[in-house]
Amino acid sequence: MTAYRYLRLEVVERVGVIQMNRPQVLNAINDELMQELVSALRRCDADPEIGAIIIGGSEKAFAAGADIGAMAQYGFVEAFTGNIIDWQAIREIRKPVIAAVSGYALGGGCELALMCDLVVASETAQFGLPEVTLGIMPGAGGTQRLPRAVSKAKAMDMCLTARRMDAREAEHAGLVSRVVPPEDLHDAALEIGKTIAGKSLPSVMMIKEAINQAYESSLNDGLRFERRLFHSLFATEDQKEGMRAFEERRLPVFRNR
Ligand code: DAK
Repeated sequence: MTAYRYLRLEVVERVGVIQMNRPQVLNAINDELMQELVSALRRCDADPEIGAIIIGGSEKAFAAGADIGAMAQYGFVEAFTGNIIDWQAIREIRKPVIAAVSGYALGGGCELALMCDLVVASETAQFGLPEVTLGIMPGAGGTQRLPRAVSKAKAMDMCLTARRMDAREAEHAGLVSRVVPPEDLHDAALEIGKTIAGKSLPSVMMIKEAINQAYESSLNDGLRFERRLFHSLFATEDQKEGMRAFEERRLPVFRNR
């Protein structure tokens, strides 16, 4: 595996586990960390031995935001021509990405979690979009994804007042899918990753694409899109195997074909 400066990547039983590692600044995301993250995600996406991906941070911080020190120097042109391409590249990852959040997920860190397909949080997790306190606003999807995840009222509250949400509130509001004790976070995320990676990859990838479509189209278009993907899965060997296994009362053996 290639060595990265600001993260670690290992593969555990068909799960690509990425751990952001810039501890002296609570995993603040500078251009290099984002480039490494995108590179690691693309690598996992392209690897047929990987079926799901986890992004995590440290116990204290998933990520405390984009690197304020770097941004402080920006004028309009640097901000406009900056690293937006890298952040957007995360949307193109086709395998499921699980955010394992412990501690701070603020600003760009919260937005990164919102870009993931599923968020597992430790009881210590804190989500927030405090950009307003810096005289800016969320710029990596926060004003668009947060209201879709937690309602307009809560999104307004968080973005306008910089109030943070703890893990339980985030779970009730719909931002987080599961909350676990801090010591269980790694294993819980891995268990979810292994469960997903044990399913048929074409069906998993189509489910991700179809659910994302729900955000981007009318109900009518989304339903038609879902139906077409559904039909196409009947061309896979895994569909035959999955249904045969059910009839034969055994576990399916998927070959991702
Ligand atoms: N950037 C740089 N350094 C940071 C940082 C950050 N976001 N967050 C923390 N650090 C550094 C601190 O400066 C400190 O460094 P030293 O002083 O030790 O050198 C070290 O991490 C430890 O932090 P603290 O001493 O402050 O630790 P505390 O436990 O007291 O407080 C905290 C933790 C997370 C509450 C606090 O550090 C904090 O408020 N941090 C800033 C949080 C924040 O405002 N985040 C939002 C940043 S704006 C876009 C892409 C992304 C974005 C926008 C556009 N495009 C692609 C267009 C995102 C923007 C943002 O995220």
